Amino acid sequence: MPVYTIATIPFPDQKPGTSGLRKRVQVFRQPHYLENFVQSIFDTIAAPPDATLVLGGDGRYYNREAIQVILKMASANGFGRVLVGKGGILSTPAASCLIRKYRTFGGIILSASHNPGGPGGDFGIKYNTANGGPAPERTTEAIYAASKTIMQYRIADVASEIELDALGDSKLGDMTVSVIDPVSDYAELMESLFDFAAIRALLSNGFRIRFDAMHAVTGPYAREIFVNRLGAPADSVINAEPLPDFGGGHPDPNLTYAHELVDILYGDNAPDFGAASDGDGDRNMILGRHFFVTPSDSLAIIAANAHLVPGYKQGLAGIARSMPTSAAADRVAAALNIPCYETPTGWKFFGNLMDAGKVTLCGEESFGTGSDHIREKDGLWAVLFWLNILAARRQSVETIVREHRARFGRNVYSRHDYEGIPGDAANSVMKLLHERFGELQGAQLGNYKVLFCDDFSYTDPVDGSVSIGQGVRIGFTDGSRIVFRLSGTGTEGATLRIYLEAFEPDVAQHHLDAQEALAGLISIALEISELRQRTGRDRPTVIT
Ligand code: G16
Repeated sequence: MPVYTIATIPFPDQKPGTSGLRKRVQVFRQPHYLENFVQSIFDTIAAPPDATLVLGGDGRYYNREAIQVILKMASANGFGRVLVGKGGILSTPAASCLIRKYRTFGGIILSASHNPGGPGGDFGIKYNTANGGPAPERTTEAIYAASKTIMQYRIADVASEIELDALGDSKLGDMTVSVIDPVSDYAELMESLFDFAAIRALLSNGFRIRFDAMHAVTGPYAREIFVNRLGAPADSVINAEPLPDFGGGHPDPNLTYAHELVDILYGDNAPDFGAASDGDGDRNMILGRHFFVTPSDSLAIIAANAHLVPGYKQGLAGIARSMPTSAAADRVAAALNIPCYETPTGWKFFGNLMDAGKVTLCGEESFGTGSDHIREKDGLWAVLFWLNILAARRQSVETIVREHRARFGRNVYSRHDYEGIPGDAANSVMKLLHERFGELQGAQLGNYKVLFCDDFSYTDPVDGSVSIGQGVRIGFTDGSRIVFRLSGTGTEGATLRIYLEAFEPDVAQHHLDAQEALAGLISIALEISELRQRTGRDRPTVIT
């Protein structure tokens, strides 16, 4: 029988960030910490009796322990069934797929995404609603409010562990625990969207790919899809074994942290195509031979070539991108005569637009791309989209990107991250920028003249909700742009991101390295923010 346990004190720090609650593992392991937050979720969502929940995570350290606790709490809170991935594994896109396919009340995803794992690493928890997407801000705010006043939680008084490694149903009190294959429903969805026969033909013709699962959740998914279903050689998938500490790596698919893959694609005898995904499988990085595709360009190219892909050949309703993402996709939307929406950073802002049928494709500069097939960004989906385009066009990745730029112009783009800086220093930079809005307005800075500066706010066109303070934008008269924003996903100090963008219509200039082409904007950004003086940093931690 379920019992009530009186919790100690509520935890005041359980404010969800851009994507759920993310903290160090040792924070989550404090007595009652996880329970406090899970009960706050259950109290807020008020599921009807016997509701079904999806549960799984990216396999990082503490995943299994947390799943045992959440199952016992779900039983004591009156859920009728929980669908849990075998071994406690579910990628974020697979969880979204299951919530939608089986029409569950919602789902709980355990992940700190691309943040490192292990006993000294990070853990995270996120609630997704019945549409399969991250809970909207009003729900996450309500969960946070509940977490501050909660005095008790419900947990089944069961000492034994629930078996997670064998498929099938078992009982936990009155609740059924269904351990399901984490891969098959997702792989089936992918097969329904993409031309697997064409991709199989491409791969059997000697086109070589390398996918780096970074010892995170996508290994089993990638093996099933690329090797078993598409016939790629087994060594096409590297670091495919999910490990609780991701092999000591940082499972963030960018040029810095996915260096093993980058070295392969930039080395001798490089394969034709490379890609990587992150801890929980929702991010993607796309590489050609000796060539990197920026996420902003990737979204635009996917949109421009969507007619080549079976699941999208009927056309796109619209495109959405986060504010700091480059305007490359806007140019494609204009050419296709469809709307393009600009939202704050965070996949949750795309949900309403997709539910309302206003957009088909969404993307973010932070290596996230996806569509209305689910309500999360989807790393392997993006990789398959590219493979489908490559199979249809039979050109190299580089040629496809260059032809795209020749047609639409190039949105030269880069992001500079300053990670783990003291919170006070980061806040003082943002405050200074706000104070300077007046003096910057209309100012001539080097070759650039300021057209506007503001702090981005967004009114959701579907439900009218307003989100303010979403990043400082300095727009210039030639369409160039600098954006400053504090990350919402870090767990140590603050991370300040500077996003730089310039539009280059001239094909003769398209060969230029992005850092070179953006040098003028980079020095303006450093000067007006006093970033170096205030943080003591003389260079970014990561440049993408
Ligand atoms: C999360 C969100 C993304 C968002 C990113 C921003 O990614 O799901 O939609 O773009 O955070 O991160 P930051 O606030 O650090 O710039 P993920 O992959 O961590 O869930």
